[in-house]
Amino acid sequence: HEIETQFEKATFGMGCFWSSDSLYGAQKGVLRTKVGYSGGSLDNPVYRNLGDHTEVIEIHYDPKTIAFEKLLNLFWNNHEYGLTTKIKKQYASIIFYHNDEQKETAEKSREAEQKARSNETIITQIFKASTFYPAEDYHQKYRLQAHKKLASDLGLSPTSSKLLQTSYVATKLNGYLVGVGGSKQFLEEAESLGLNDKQIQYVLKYVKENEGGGLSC
Ligand code: MHO
Repeated sequence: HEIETQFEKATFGMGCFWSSDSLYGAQKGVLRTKVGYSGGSLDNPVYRNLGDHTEVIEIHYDPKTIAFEKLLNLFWNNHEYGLTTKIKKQYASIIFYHNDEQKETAEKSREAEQKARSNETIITQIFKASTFYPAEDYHQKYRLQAHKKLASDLGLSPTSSKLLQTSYVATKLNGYLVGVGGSKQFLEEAESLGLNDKQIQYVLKYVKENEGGGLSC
């Protein structure tokens, strides 16, 4: 289930974290994802008591396969960050950088984005990454959890909560099941994910139903 490759972290606040979990999970080069809370001052936030924290996605990626720029590209194309909508802190648009290079790249991309949208004011903030508090088990790989039998057959039920935050298979399926990545990419890696024929057909049905559609929360 778990993959041991050197990785870098990227952390984004971009609205409800269920959809960003799926969006990034199915990208090639993303090794695992975790949803959680960050950016605030309250110790040990929980979903029902977030304090001043924001829902965030933490992405572990192999920079040889996927560049930080590509992750940023997905960030800019998949959430709300214009000044015309009022966004609460829980869903704030934030790039949390993990090193100077990410900081610089993020700042440049925000400038470019602002230029391209000259009639809007981008409210996205760029902060140094701070403590990441993993969200409750029932939020991890939320879309996969909707498929109870598949998840339990693969040992990926919330009762195996640690795996839900670390498993490569869970990360990928959580995206594929809502159509991210598409059927071609899914079929290319389905067997290496350890799925049997029945499971492949089961997941493929959902991939096909959902591919090309938008993500909702
Ligand atoms: N509409 C969803 C948002 C969940 S999200 C993880 C709900 O109210 O449950 O913020």
